[in-house]
Amino acid sequence: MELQTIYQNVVEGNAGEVQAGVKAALAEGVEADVILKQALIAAMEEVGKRFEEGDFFVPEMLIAARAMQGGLGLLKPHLVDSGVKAAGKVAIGTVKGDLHDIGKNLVGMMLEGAGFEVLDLGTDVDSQKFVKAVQEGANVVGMSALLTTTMSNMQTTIQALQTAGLRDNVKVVVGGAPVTDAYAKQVGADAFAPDASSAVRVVRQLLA
Ligand code: B1M
Repeated sequence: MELQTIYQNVVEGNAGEVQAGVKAALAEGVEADVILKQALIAAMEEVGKRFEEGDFFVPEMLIAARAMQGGLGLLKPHLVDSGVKAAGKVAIGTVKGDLHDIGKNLVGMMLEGAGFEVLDLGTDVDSQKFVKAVQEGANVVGMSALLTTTMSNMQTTIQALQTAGLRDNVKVVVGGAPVTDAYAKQVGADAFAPDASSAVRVVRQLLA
């Protein structure tokens, strides 16, 4: 099956084959959302599992991530939400100390597709960079963290926004594998989103 082949190629880090598989699946009419969840994201879960079990090391994880990103790029135009255009500027980034960007990129893509202006601050983003983005007009800050050791930097950023007197001007949304709704409340965020499509819904609600 097409999806299984894409999945396997992501796990093995065969970037060219992943791109070819995604193109073929799209041409056959497979929904972009299905390719994303059942092949690309599912494969990254398998990569994480193998890493935990000691079968994969950082290089394998990195190569798989690159293969996944290539496939994701091809899906981008197809992930565009057909809903009503929303107004808002979202400054999104992965928190200080954290280099994981696949989930953050996906959330950014979906928000862009939903009509938001997205300012991608990248990875390893210092709290002052988020502050600057709000000073320059962002009305939503989106923070992603994949490591239990970096998620506390969400709170550091929220405190920095408070210190700069900007907390009331901006909505803060957080997400990433170790983040939970309870954690979002604990650090003073306005909302938590478990995945990219719910991030769009949550941002729409916050700005409504
Ligand atoms: Co890293 N890594 N990694 N890694 N890596 C994890 C996160 C880990 C769980 C693997 C494991 O042990 N099973 C583990 C963290 C353990 C922990 O903290 N408890 C881990 C580790 C330990 C590390 C290193 C420390 C390894 C080392 O060097 N010894 C190191 C840290 C580097 C650093 O950041 N400083 C490291 C490095 C790397 C690579 C560079 C090799 C690579 C990243 C490449 C890249 O991103 N460009 C990598 C990868 C690929 C992973 C796994 C395998 C996959 C992550 C991923 O992309 N998932 C990951 C294991 C796993 O998650 N299963 C792992 C797919 C992505 C679509 O999902 O990011 O969760 P995710 O995003 C989702 C949701 O969470 C949500 O929406 C997305 C789509 O639905 N979401 C948001 C995310 N952000 C959001 C923001 C929102 C809303 C929703 O609002 C703003």
